[in-house]
Amino acid sequence: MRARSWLAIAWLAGCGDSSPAPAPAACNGNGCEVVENTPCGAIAPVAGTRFSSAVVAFGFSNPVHLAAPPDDPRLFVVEQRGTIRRIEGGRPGPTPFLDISARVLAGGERGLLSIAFHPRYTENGRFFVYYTAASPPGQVRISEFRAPDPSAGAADAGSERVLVAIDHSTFANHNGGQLAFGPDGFLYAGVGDGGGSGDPSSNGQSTATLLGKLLRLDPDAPATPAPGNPFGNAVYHHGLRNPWRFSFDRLTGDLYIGDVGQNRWEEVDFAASPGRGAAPAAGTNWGWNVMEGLHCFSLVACTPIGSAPVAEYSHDEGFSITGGFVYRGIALPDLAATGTYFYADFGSGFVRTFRMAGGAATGHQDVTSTFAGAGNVSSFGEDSCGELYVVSYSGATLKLVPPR
Ligand SMILES: [Ca+2]
Repeated sequence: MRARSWLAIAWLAGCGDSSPAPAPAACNGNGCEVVENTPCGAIAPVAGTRFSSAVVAFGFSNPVHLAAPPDDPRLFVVEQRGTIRRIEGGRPGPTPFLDISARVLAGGERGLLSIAFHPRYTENGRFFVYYTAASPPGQVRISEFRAPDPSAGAADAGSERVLVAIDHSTFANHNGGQLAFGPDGFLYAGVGDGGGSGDPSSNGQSTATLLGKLLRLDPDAPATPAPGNPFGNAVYHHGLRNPWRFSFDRLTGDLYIGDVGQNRWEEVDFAASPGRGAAPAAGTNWGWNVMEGLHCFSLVACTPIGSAPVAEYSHDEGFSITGGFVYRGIALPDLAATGTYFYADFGSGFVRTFRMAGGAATGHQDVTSTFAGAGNVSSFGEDSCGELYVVSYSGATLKLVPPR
């Protein structure tokens, strides 16, 4: 049984601490033109649904996430070992926005894994990070930090307020890692099943543990179950294995979860929002560890449970899904109108799309060649205009742009 330690594979492949930052020519087969991010009002829309990519930055150290505050043209990249840096002139900003590397246990699938800015960050300077702690070792931590001046270049590393801490000391893998605000204004977190192989403690199906879950938190009252949570705790959805990346469609509020598979199947889970500003229904069971994708996880027959994914692919095609976003940007309004969802496989390096129609995924396309050179896609990201980015674990960040 092969280990599914995807980041560890990248480290073995030479993308670890000692690797030099890739040269521009190495980071994108389309060339390495550095394109700065642009204020939303300065973006000129281009007709048509065709698209290309451009490199917007290179030289980050094991980047695993990208995000931007609302109404703020800046881009922030999360580096796995514990720093968050702005993109400045196509390079990592020399002064970290946040450096908590002394508090982070990094390597393999562990580290500082994502950032989510408060919806009113420009007023209150509040933001949230997801990381695995050095002490106690491996603990999954969701913490708030503050930037005293939200428009300034650095946050206060001493302002940490821990919202949630989850023991994760048994195995190093399956930490989850995504934070995102939902359409209902609550903070969501994707937590892995605790690791090992096959979810040995069946955490995914237990609604009493926070492992193997999509959590939903009120950041102003994290110790109290958010109103509408179905199990009297932070759990919102269960039956997940390692939801490394999930997102909400910024137009519709629909939820897309890329759940990393075990032996045979990678999957995308989809839950529709019932209406603008409303979260997808509570209490969904995504099946793990009884189901893997559309199939029984065990090789013997099972009674299928839970909600099925809308898309899956086998380990003949890849082995570690990186969930992405529905493109809803300004630069390509015709593409945005189609509701096209982008995702990738970290291992094999493909990038693919589909769109939801009538509750089913349709129009599947392989767009890997558009993002040539992205290699191991550790994450996607959105800026404040809804433009889409691809984060390569080797240090580059690409942007989806109109064809050139
Ligand atoms: Ca599932």
